[in-house]
Amino acid sequence: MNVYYDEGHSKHRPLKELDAGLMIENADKPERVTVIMKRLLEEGFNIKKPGYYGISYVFLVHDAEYVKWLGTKSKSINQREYFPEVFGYDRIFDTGTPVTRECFEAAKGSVNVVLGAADDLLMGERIVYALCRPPGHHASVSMGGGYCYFNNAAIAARYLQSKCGCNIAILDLDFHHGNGTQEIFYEDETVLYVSVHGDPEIFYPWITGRENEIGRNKGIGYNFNFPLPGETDGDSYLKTLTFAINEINRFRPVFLLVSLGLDTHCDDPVGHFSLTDEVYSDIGRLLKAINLPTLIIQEGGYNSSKNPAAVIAFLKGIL
Ligand code: SP5
Ligand code: ZN
Repeated sequence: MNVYYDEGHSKHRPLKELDAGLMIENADKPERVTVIMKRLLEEGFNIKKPGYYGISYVFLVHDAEYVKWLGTKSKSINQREYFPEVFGYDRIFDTGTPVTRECFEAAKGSVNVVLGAADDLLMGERIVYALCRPPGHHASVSMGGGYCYFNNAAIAARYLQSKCGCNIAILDLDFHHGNGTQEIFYEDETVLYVSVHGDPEIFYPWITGRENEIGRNKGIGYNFNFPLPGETDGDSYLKTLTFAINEINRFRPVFLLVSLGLDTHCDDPVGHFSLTDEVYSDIGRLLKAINLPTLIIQEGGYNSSKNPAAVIAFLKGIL
């Protein structure tokens, strides 16, 4: 299995986030993925730097005004990172995702990573891991948020479709609902979105992720949400995951994209599930049984000391 990675993300270091009225340390630290890369290197995996794909692929998903706003804002930062002030003008929907001087370049780098990995799938690889940072699944057509600026998974799906015209399933296993990915494909019957996540009645992003969100127009029946309560353990998580996987099998996609968040881990400081490393191996085994060319895309996961073991456990299951 090849791993795609671009070290450029580490220059993007958001310092703060505004959480329930308090300025706290931002959880999206570069270390959370650099430690994964180092561990994979030690384990003998092939770490590849993607080629340069250019900004045009970002427009497969995002609108020109948003991309322009983010680029301009990012390059205008001198000292302190920028938080949204006027919603609508500012194209970030929460107070946890500052614009940094480096975020635009890092977000483009993260898109390069997922496209490099997608090209591996097109070349016939069965499993590829895109070690993306910043993450992507909260970014919608015209807004960033949730530490996400460009939606890596959505861009990969559109890129693959531009080459094969085929149906694609996105399975989102981050602790948080992927509001951006859901929105992008909500009226689309060619991309199935299935998500297992913390109940949005209680947890971020609150605005989406309910069971009754089933798609719109042609997209009705191609969006599935499986919200779960806080402290969900391996047994009930895996049971729900089998229901999610049933929907993927019923859809018969050509490619499977997995938005993999490690913030479902019991030791994650942001998520609220209770999954152990062993459960990550079980998840990997269940995904392997789907038996499709699979693109694993890194999303959240905020415990830098625990992330590598969770990834290794997951890979033990899926490989
Ligand atoms: C990619 C990803 O995992 N993004 C997650 C973004 C989560 N943002 C922090 C949410 C914290 C919510 N704070 C709750 C305050 C208690 N009222
Ligand atoms: Zn998350």
